[in-house]
Amino acid sequence: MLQEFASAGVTDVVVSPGSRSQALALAAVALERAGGITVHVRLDERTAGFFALGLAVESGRPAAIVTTSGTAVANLHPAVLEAHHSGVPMIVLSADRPGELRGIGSNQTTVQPGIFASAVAFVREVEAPTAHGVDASTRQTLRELVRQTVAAAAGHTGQPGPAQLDVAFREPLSATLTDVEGVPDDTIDLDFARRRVHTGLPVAELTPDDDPATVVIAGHDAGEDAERIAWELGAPLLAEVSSGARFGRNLVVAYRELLRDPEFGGRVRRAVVLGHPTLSREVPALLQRADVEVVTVRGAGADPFDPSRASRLVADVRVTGRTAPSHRAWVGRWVAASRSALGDGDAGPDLGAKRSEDRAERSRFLKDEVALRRRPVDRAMLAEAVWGVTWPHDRLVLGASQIIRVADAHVLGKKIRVHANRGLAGIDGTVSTALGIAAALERTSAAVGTTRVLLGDLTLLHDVGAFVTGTREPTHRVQVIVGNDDGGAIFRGLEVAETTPPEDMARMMTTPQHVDVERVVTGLGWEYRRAATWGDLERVLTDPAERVVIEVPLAD
Ligand SMILES: Cc1ncc(C[n+]2csc(CCOP(=O)(O)OP(=O)(O)O)c2C)c(N)n1
Ligand SMILES: [Mg+2]
Repeated sequence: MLQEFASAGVTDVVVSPGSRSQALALAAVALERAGGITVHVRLDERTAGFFALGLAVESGRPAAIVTTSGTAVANLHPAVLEAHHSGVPMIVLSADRPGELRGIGSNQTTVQPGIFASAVAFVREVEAPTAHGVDASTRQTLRELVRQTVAAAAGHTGQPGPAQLDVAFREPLSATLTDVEGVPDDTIDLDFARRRVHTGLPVAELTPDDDPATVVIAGHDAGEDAERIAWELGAPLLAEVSSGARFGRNLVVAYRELLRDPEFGGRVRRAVVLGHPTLSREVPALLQRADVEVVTVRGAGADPFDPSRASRLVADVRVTGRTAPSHRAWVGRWVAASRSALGDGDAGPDLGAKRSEDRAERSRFLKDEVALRRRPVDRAMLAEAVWGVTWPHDRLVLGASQIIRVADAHVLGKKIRVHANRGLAGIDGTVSTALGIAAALERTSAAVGTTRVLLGDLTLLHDVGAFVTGTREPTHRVQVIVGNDDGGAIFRGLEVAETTPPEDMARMMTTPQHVDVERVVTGLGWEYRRAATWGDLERVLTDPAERVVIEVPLAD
């Protein structure tokens, strides 16, 4: 079965240990030795699931996850849900008891087919093998099943997402493997490139409007096409930070403020939407307006993004016709207003003064610089600093909650690969996802890159299991940067906070914690750095340490 997965284009198998799944685990490592696949061992299934998600995000291919029976399978549920809602391919191979041992209280036995409910579109049961070895007809049946599973996960039959094979094993659960070959010769390579499902949807032909009033909205995972479409339509590009389209001449960073402004948002009459916008209230509000025509390119996730339930869903957008000076004026107004809304930002010391002939000016520059370097770090500075050190060969993973919103509101255009689990915006599995991304990245031509994770303290603590790695496993080049504000600061902004006793807000919502992050992460074998000022932060971010957690106490 694993050879058939390899021949269908699956390159990675993530394994968590267990008795019922021993045959799959041991066959996986034998196949790895024969050069067929790469195996990753994760000690707990919750992190294994997110690790597999990260592998797939980076490689575009589904990774298979092997688990034992019982609660082990259920621990994949968060990652399975995220994969379903964000349209990331994934294959679950859950080991199970054979039929005769189900429903009679056998140890570690529950109902595994259907355990993920509607989050898995393709579920099949595989009966326990009855004899040692595989005859030709069984092999043919398995081959078909495996290809169907991979095709389902990759989105060839519906939306891409998780698929499950529930594989029964009868005693004896395994036998010694001999002569494992690599991948069979008749390898097929499914097309993993197309993450969007086009079934039945038309391609929209759009032209730049006569009286320019179009905006292009690029939500999570919109991809670079969004930038091209905005350019061709002569439309401002309202691109979220994890859209994959946060760059280009039409980019409008301060889009929330401008959408609220009648002179800008109020004038919009057409919106072209790509990806899954989740970071603002202004975007759904715009799309629900009766005077705005919405054209939405269907994304990979389970549900189309359609807040008005009335948008025109299409497979893709083709732009015909040329833009006119009026389009350049329309875009120019948005881009200029965005720049002035952002202000100069934290321009830092005036670099001209550094080279000045005038001694007084030079000394003023040095004083400015010293003051800046001693400044405590706030969330916007943190986001900008991490953004600043990230380059196209690197990867950036943003945690849910405040940090992604602050990054979205501040960072300027740059063509870098940014991921965030926005399918369900959970604060779980963020570090594990990044480790999977790093594992896949390190095999590619961008192998020199670093994967950085920027997240809040509770988001880090939610995934402490990610830091646990077996001593036999390779490590990955990951910097985890945690903005520590002692709990879920996002809840301080809730309206109810104004009328609720602070003690109740703290205990029930923000949940301050006093975890000693240094002891936790060093205890788990990771390096630790602390950056309390801008100067510290600059230093630690450019220090090439691997497997490091950088704790940044936040000033605000
Ligand atoms: C798995 C999961 N549980 C709970 C939530 C609800 N939630 C959203 S943000 C948040 C707090 C996050 O705190 P932290 O990571 O410290 O970020 P901060 O708000 O301080 O920036 C919580 C509990 C969630 N999104 N996902
Ligand atoms: Mg926090």
